[in-house]
Formats: sequence, structure tokens, C-alpha cells
Amino acid sequence: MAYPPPIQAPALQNDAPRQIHNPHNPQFHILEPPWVESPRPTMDAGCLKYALTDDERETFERDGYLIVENALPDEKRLSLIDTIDRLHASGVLEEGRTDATISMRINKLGFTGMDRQFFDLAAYERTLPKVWGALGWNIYLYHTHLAVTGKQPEGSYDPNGPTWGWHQDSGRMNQDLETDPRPRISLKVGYFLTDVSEEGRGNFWVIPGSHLNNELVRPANGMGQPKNAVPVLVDEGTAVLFDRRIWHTATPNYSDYVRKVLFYGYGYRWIRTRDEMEFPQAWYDESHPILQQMMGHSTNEFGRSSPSDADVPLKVWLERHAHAA
Ligand SMILES: O=C(O)CCC(=O)C(=O)O
Ligand SMILES: [Fe+2]
Repeated sequence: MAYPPPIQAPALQNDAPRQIHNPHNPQFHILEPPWVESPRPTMDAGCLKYALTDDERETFERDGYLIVENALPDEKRLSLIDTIDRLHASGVLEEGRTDATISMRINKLGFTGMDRQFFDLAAYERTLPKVWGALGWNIYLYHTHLAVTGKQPEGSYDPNGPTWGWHQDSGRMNQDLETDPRPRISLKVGYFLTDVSEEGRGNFWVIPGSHLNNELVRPANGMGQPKNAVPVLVDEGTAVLFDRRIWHTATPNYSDYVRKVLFYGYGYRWIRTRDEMEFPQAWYDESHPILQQMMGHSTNEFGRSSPSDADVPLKVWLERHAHAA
């Protein structure tokens, strides 16, 4: 598809006034979650077939990332792409156009309130069981970003050219914590909606196993990529879980394939959100308890680090289904 897509100014599906849900705001506390008294439908136990396997855990802990093929069936994937295209055409993603080195990149933070599908994906049955398998049950969605990478206006693909923007996630967390290696604390799920099975398509690059290294040795002359760096080459519909500590980078796209990725960051409930969690109140109210936990539920602040069962429906649910896990 041409980049950028033609502007059609379509009506947004969800243009109702937004309420800001900041889990750190006391008004956000739900003192008597309805599900305690009368449990509403929640995650289907069928999702346990997607639980993190021993092999997957070993791969994730050794390499710092895990590829989950066919995570998104075509219908769901195409509908997500359609939504991104609609939002893009309306101009609302433009504030995410920030990247200084990859000029055709949009990286929109905190996008879950832009469409109900984005919101619901926070408790997606094929990936959330892997997330709680890696991090445990005291988790929530602390950060999201939506990336669209179009074709660079000039130049050509050359990994031996200038070194890209290698980093570990979470900003100051990497300076403020003093251990070696630093603790994991969070991971991201990247949903690759378009085909990035070949290089030069704005691929996500990683250095396998580098999540345990506090430092990265970059090429001294600023040319080429660090040792052992590889592109994550995956088909459309693949999800990639990655440890926030793995050294990784976004890259420029020199192809005609516009790359579209949704990133969902999960961390412990005692870390602060990295961006605004803004979405319509009704979506939250209608959600099942585990999705509400992902979107910031807590009965009070204390319950983020010392949760009672009322704070963590996922824990209660896992205990109930322990026999099936
Ligand atoms: O867009 C990419 O490929 C990588 C983005 C990134 O750095 C991240 O998701 O943490
Ligand atoms: Fe990153």
C-alpha cells in the first residue's frame, strides 16, 4: 500500500469523550469489585492450552525473547490493520511521529483507548497465558505503543551503515537499579501485523541472550551493528515476547511493505504506568475481571505491592483452574 495511505477522513468508531484512567489516581479505585460477589464471565479456561510450555520458558529465559507464530488469525489481524489505517488516515497518529533517525516511523504511545479491539487485546487468550507464565499473576498493562514504519524516502538497506538505536527498555530504570544483571520487571508482546520475514522491512532487531548484559559494546566508529545482532524475521500474525532488558532496536524500512506492529508492555502492578491509560469508562466497566486487572484495577494503592484476592482476579482465576494448568 502507498505510504502514507490516502486521507479519507473517515468517522472514528470511538469518538466519545475519553476519561483518563490513571491507576495512580485514588478515584480509580474500585472498592467493591462486582466480580467478588457475583463473578461475571471471565477468561475461558480454554486459553490454558496457550500456557507457556517448559520449552518456551527455556527459550525465553535463554534468548530473552520468544516467537509465537500464528498468534493472530487473519480475520483479527486484518481487522486490526484496517483500524490502524483508519486512524492513520484521520491524522490522530501523527503526534506519534517522533523518531529522528527513522523518518517514516510513527510510534503512538498509549493507544488502547483508540479502538475496542486494541483494548481487548490486553487480555488476549493466545498470549496473556504466556505473559503470566513468565511474570506471574501480579501484573498489568503498564505501557503500549503502536508502530507504523513506512518506506524511507531515500537510501537503501545497509546494516553496515550507521549504527541503529540500540537500547534496553524502560529509560531510567536502567540507571537507577544497581544490580548486575538488572532485574527483568517487565516484558513486551509485539504483534507483527505485516510480513517482516525479509530484511529491510523496518525489522525489529535483537541481540539474543543480551538481556543479562548491563552494557552493550557498540561499534567504535558508529558504523555497523553490535556483535551477534540479528533481525527478527517473522510472518504476519506472529507475536514476539521480549524481556525489556534485551538489547534491541527499531530499524528503517526500505521496502514497499508498510510495517505495522502493536506493542503491549506488561509489568508488575507496583510499577507506574509509562504512558496515559486513557479509554472510555464503559469499556472498562464491561470488561471481565482479568482484563480489568490488566487495565489497572486495584482496590487501593497498598494492593499493588501487597495484594489481597480482591486486587488480583488473575490470581483467583489461576487458583481455580490450577488443576487444568
Ligand atoms: O519497533 C521496533 O521494532 C522496536 C520498538 C522498541 O524499541 C520497543 O518496542 O521497545
Ligand atoms: Fe524498545
